[in-house]
Amino acid sequence: MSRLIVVSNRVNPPTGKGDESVGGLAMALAAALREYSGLWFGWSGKTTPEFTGQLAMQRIDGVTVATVDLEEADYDEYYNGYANKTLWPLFHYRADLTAYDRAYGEGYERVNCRFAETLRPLIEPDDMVWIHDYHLIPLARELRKLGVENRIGFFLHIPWPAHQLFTTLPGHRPLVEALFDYDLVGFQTAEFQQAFEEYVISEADGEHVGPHCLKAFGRTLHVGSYPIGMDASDFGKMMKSARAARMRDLMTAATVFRQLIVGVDRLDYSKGLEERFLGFERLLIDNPDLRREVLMLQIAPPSREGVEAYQEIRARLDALSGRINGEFSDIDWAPFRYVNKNYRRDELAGIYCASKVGLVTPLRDGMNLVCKEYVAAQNPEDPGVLVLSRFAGAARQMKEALLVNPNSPEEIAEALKQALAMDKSERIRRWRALFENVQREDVTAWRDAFVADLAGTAEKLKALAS
Ligand code: ADQ
Repeated sequence: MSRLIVVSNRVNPPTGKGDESVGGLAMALAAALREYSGLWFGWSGKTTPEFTGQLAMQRIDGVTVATVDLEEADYDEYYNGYANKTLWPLFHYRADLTAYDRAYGEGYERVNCRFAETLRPLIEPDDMVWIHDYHLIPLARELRKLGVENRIGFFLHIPWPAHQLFTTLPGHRPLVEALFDYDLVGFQTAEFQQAFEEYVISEADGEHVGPHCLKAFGRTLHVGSYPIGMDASDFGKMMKSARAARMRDLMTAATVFRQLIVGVDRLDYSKGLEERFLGFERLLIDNPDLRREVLMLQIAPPSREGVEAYQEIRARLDALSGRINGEFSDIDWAPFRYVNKNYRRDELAGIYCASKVGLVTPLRDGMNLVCKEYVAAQNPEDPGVLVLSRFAGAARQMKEALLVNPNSPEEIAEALKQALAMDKSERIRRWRALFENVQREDVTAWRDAFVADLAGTAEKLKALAS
């Protein structure tokens, strides 16, 4: 049986000691690596003044982990630069925040080259390689240059932008050409896959040569959409934990006579937090009768603090949350709690369970797992209502949520009002359909579908040729 090599920018396998803060993705990849007796390769998270290429090998709960330190300039130009100041904003439709700096592009190419050179000696002839996310698009090209002929797959966790937007990126064509060094490229939704195909056909003279198969740049590539899910079975276990129950009871006690609206996100401009805060403010302005009856809790731990756009959004959110509380609080009561702190996943499960509304309104999101976790955490006999952005990849699967345009505070306020007033039978009907989907299309189903397709690409190519 082939080994599986997973490559991602950061490596964070679970330690097996109940570290509930590790996300479902890491859990699912670690489980796959155990099944395939594989290896996980990526950046250690540490920087050194000069790149040495020295590998640190570790065995963590049955998974072999290989990490490498990056140079300080790599951190600035590759990670903070091209990945987080160029590709992330552009792929999330924030052309206004996108920085085009040649040094960033050079840093991106350099790190992908360094990753390839460090990883190359670890790859054996029968291995399958699965590379994750926008940080590492050119990695297959660099590995091919070093003679790697193995099957290599790529999964993009974030959106693929519309054709016209993507072409605003200087060097858009070589980036797409680099994707043709993979055997299989996976997207979160059919919409992102179509946007990619449209680019290939109109900008690179590409053509379809079979179902989910594109030819361009003299090469053939399989593409597909694989909506990522949450780790449903692990989350089910966490729901039963004492910590989850304690947090649920704490939040329930803190909101007697009031209905809790909850939002949980990384503090990122793509998550629509400003518009969400304004939506909550609009609810309070338009519905004086609701003012003493609701409490909104927004959990948003800071991320990517080295990037100016993140410092700016944080300052705006601080001001906005202060304004809302200043305007609507009373001496014995405040409508809004805004917390810049990380919580364990079992604690989050308890908070979701105690809330009446889950408010998930990214302006753009590849998938969004918080909305799925919110659904999984509900009490089947008295579930809360999910209000979800129509621009999250998850909206394609979660049609029974109240879908909103996240750019419109008015629409958010209306959906909140509808959610707070929804009767129990409708809440149960909607929740059952959502829960069924979250259970069925979970992270294991996602992983198995991708790995099976990657394993089958060679056969598909043979069939096309015959
Ligand atoms: P993210 O942008 O990080 O991920 P998301 O999918 O919502 O977005 O969250 C990932 C995980 O982080 C979830 O398991 C969630 O519980 C956890 N998390 C989020 N906020 C948290 C908080 N405040 N405290 C503790 N944990 C928190 C990227 C893409 C998404 C895609 C995922 C997976 O941007 O679109 O769904 O990858 O592919």
